[in-house]
Amino acid sequence: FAVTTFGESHGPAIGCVIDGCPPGLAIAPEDFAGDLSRRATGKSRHTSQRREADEVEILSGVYEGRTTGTPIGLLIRNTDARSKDYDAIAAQFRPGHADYTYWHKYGIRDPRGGGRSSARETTMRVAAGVIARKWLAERHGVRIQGFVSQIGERRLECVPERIDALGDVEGNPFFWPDAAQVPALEAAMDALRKSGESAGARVEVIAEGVPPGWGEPVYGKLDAELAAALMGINAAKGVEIGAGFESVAQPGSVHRDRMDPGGFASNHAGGVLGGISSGQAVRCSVAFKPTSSLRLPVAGLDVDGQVVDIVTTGRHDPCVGIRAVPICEAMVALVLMDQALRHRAQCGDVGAMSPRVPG
Ligand code: EPS
Repeated sequence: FAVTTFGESHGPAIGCVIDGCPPGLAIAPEDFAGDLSRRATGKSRHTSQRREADEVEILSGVYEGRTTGTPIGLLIRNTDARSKDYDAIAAQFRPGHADYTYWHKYGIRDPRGGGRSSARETTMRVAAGVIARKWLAERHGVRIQGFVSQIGERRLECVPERIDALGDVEGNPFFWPDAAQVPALEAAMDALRKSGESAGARVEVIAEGVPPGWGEPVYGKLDAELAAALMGINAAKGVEIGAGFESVAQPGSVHRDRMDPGGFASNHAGGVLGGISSGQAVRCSVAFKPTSSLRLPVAGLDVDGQVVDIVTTGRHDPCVGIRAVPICEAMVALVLMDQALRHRAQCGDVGAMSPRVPG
């Protein structure tokens, strides 16, 4: 099961190809609207004001509403590109932006904004993720929900461990579980936007219902594949599984998740032991950097190596991490579906787990 995307932020369209989806899964264009809207720009004043229709066309791999087993091609036409926003910086490098490394790699500069490196590309990850989420939910009852637990220096005081304990994550523009903190976040984000600065964010994902046994023991470990997939999202700078970097300071007697017939006593492992799912909730967390396209001037270089003052205009996100929740969920879903299919190919539908420890 593999996904690739194509297209640029200011090109005519973006799209993806999903190869290896089993036949028979019901898929309709309407299935994509919910998650695409959760990720989209222009849904609140706290995100880029670019307004894209984000309507999915299914080009292939689906017949009479069901997947056929052949590659699924999805397309979204860009409807609100405005590349003139980038005329002024077409020959300059934004500090912290991929336009510098793309130039050195390809020797060609797409002058129209981020081009391929734009967060616009993540739209197609979410679209592909819709198919994986649907398959996982229907075949295995897997539920996946993300949330934001930190914006800049503001942290969620108590980080929930179960989806049902998350509160109204979808009821505010920050995917923030604690409604009591939302007014303060609104004020902080308004101040951030007005100042022209940007902030990073931490996004966490919980996947429940993953049975024990998915993942590979050495190469292709479930946690390694999750880390690679999540790290591949634009602006991602770090990934943790379970207790992650906190594990360093935990004594072994705390970190090990005690098992008894009633279940695991804790989940520091994040649902993965030895690269294989344990049956507990799979937990990941991703650090997103503050976006680098700022209207605050900065000294930088142009393509001739001359020092220039760089100011980025256009429609940018003060905190791109708050739009990353559905993207992280999608990447987790794509990895889990791939691992589920690999597990089935090698071991069949019947796992060898006995005794099972409830998650
Ligand atoms: C982005 C810059 C902005 C955002 C864009 C991501 O776009 P533009 O190139 O039009 O200024 O609006 O996000 C999207 C269009 C999207 O759909 O996510 C960037 O630099 O990453």
